[in-house]
Amino acid sequence: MNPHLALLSGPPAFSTPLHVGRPNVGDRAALYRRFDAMLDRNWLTNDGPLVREFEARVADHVGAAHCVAMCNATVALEIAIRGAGLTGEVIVPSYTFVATAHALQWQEITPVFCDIDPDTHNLDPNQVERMITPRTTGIVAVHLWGRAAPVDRLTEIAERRNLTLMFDAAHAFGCSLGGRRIGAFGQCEVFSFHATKFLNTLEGGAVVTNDGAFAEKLRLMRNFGFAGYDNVIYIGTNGKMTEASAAMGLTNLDSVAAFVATNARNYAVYREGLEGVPGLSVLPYDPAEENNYQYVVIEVDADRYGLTRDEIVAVLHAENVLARKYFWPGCHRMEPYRSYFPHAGLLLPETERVAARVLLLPTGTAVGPDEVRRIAGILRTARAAAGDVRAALRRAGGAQK
Ligand code: T4K
Repeated sequence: MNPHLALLSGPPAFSTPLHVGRPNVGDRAALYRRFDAMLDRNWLTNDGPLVREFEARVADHVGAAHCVAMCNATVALEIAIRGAGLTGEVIVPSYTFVATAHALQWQEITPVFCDIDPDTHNLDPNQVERMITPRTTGIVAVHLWGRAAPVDRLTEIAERRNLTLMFDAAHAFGCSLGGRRIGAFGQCEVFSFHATKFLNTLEGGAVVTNDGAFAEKLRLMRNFGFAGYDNVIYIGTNGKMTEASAAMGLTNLDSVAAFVATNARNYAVYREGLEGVPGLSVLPYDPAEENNYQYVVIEVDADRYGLTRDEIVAVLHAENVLARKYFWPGCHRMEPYRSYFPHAGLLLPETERVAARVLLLPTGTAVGPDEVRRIAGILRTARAAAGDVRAALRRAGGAQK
C-alpha cells in the first residue's frame, strides 16, 4: 500500500480543492475604477461605452473588422446561426461542450454530429464531406482547446458545397493559425468570455466577423430588432452584454500577456513533471502558433498506465484535485440527442475513444508551479500503486463515473 495517496487512506494532497476553470482576474483597482465610472454615468447596459470600447479592443486583438459583444457565447452562437440563415441540418462535432449543439437544436436545426481526428480532437474534414446531405446548410466547427480547426480544408468544402462555415472559438481567444489570430475565419467566429475562460467578462461572448452587413444584423438581433426608438425592423432577442461585464473584460484584456505567461509556465511544468510516465500524454500545442494554454489536456492509455481515465479522476478527486472529463460523453450521448439519434455513436468511433481517454488538469492564475509539480507527483505515485488503487476503488464500489 502506498500511504501517500488519499485513496489509500493518506491525507489529501490539498486542503482546498483545485479546480479546472478558476477565473483569471486582472488589476482589481482598475476594475473598481471602471465600475465607479459606470455608476457615475448611470449607464449599465444597452450598448454602453464600456461595451463599445471592449468590442473595439477585441476586434483589434483578433484582427477582425467587427465585434458584437453578447451576454454569453451560447446566445452569441444562436444569434450568429440565425443571422446567417442556417436551417435544416448543420454539421458539428459531438466532441465539444454541449452548447455548440444546443445553439442549433434550440432553433430546431438538426446538429449532425461528425467525427473528429483523434490527433487534433477537431473535426475530421474527410468525415465532414460524408455527412453532407441535401438538407445541410452549414458547418459549425470548433477550435477545441484553442487549437485551430482545419480551417483551409473546411473553407474549401464549404465553398464547393455552398455551405456557410462558422467557428465556435469559445476556447481560442488569442490563439493563431498560420500566424493569423483566430477571429476572422469563415462567416464569423464566436468567443466565450465565461468566468472559466482564459479571458472572462463574468459571463459573456462575442461574434467577430469581417462582414459589416452581417455584424449590423447581429447588433439588431442582439437588441430585440430595435433600430432606434419604437422601431423594430427584425426579429430579435436579448443578447446584450452589460457594462459590468465589459468593465471586467477590459480589465482582463490588459492582463492577457500575463495570463498566457502563467498558463504557458504551468503547461511546461506539467510536461516536465509527466515526462516519461507511460500511458499519459499531454496534448501538444504547436509552438509555431500563438496559444493561450488555457487547457492542460491529458490522454490516458489505460493499458500502459495501469488505471483507466475514470480511475485516475477518482484518485485526483480524493486529493482535492478536481480534474474534469471534458467533453465526456460527447453531445450525441446527452439529451435530447441520445434519444433522437440513438445509433449516432456508430459513426463517431474516434469521438467515443477520445472522450473516454481525456482528462483536464487545473491551471490558470489560481495554480502555481509547486501545485502543478505535486499533481504530477500524484500521477506518478498512482501509476506505481495502480494495483492498490484499483483494489481500493473496487472496495469502495468502483471508480467515480
Ligand atoms: N462552445 C464551447 C466549445 C464551450 O466550451 C462553451 C463553454 C460554449 C460554447 C458556451 O459558452 P458560454 O455560453 O458558457 O459563454 C464550463 C463553463 O460553464 C462553460 O462556459 C465552458 N464552455 C465549459 C467548458 O466549462 P461546466 O459546467 O463544466 O462549468 P462549472 O460550473 O462546473 O465550472 C467549472 C469549474 O470552474 C468549477 O469546478 C469551479 C470553477 N469556477 C466556476 C465558476 C463559474 C470557479 O472557480 N469560479 C466561477 O465563477 O461548464
